[in-house]
Amino acid sequence: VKKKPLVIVTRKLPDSIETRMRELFDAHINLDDTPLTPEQLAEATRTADVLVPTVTDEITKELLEHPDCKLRLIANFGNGVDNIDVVAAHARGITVTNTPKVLTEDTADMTMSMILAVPRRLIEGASILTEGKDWQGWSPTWMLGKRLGGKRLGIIGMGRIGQAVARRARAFGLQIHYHNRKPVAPKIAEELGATYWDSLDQMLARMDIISVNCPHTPATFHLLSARRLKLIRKDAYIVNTARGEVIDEETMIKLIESGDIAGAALDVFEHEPAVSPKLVRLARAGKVVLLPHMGSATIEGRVEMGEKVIINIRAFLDNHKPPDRVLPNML
Ligand code: 8YV
Repeated sequence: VKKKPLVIVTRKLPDSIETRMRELFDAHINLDDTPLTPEQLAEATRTADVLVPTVTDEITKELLEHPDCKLRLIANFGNGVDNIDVVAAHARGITVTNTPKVLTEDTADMTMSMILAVPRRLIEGASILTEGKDWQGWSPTWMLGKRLGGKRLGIIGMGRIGQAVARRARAFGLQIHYHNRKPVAPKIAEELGATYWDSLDQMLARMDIISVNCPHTPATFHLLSARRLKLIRKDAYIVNTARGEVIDEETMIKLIESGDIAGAALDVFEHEPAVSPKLVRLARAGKVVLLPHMGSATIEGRVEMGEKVIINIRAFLDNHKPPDRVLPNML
């Protein structure tokens, strides 16, 4: 009998997905719900035909170019593929797939919540009651935030998630601006009432809120560089539900500390899962809102991500083109 291809899944997934994977494949699933050690991950690349990693696994060039690397497919459980050296995988003939579309709306919901959270002092207000601070009752001049309606939102990266954020933000009365490698189709721009900025620098200088919604690629690493961060208005703030590496975090922190940027709402960090103690201090001071990479974290979304992974693996093993292939030229 022919041996079933070995599928190694690096993290615990929803039960229904694990069950289905075990029915379909020779699936080895890490049930610990902690990332594999570097040694275990290296071992996985040398034994599995198919690897299902997540954002917490670095699939490096070194692993992929190792003579014993046996992988044929990397079916990422996640949309962003910056945890995988896609170029090195491609060069070795290893297919890479991701899980697009199913997390668009959930991530946009979280982004919108974060757009609201800073100007309306949501977390700060909630903590007054939960941390036992003394509340004397309502006052006309207390805990005032800023109105969202009429403000300018600048979206960096107008892909599926950026557009879903724009749709929501428009309903809140925000003016939609965006920077992208190229303008979106006129029909979409019209539907979103979105203004295109070819120059990111010029857009940054004029926005009240900046939302990062682009992938992390070699081209977008520190896209919000020290120089660009200094173009941002003093009363503006940054929202990031994409990847921490897109922002020069150290400089952003300095600019918030000095009052040169009003604040930030961050779901992702440059050195994740490490969160700078300076950011925690700024959060305590009500300048930033920090979340532990929850952008796409819904029960429904995780199941749909798992279903996508299964569809991609099955297509690959049946010698069809997996629907969600990621090619180096897409980065
Ligand atoms: C996931 C994400 O939680 O899909 C992405 O790109 O950032 C998150 O939605 C994570 O990446 C899963 O690997």
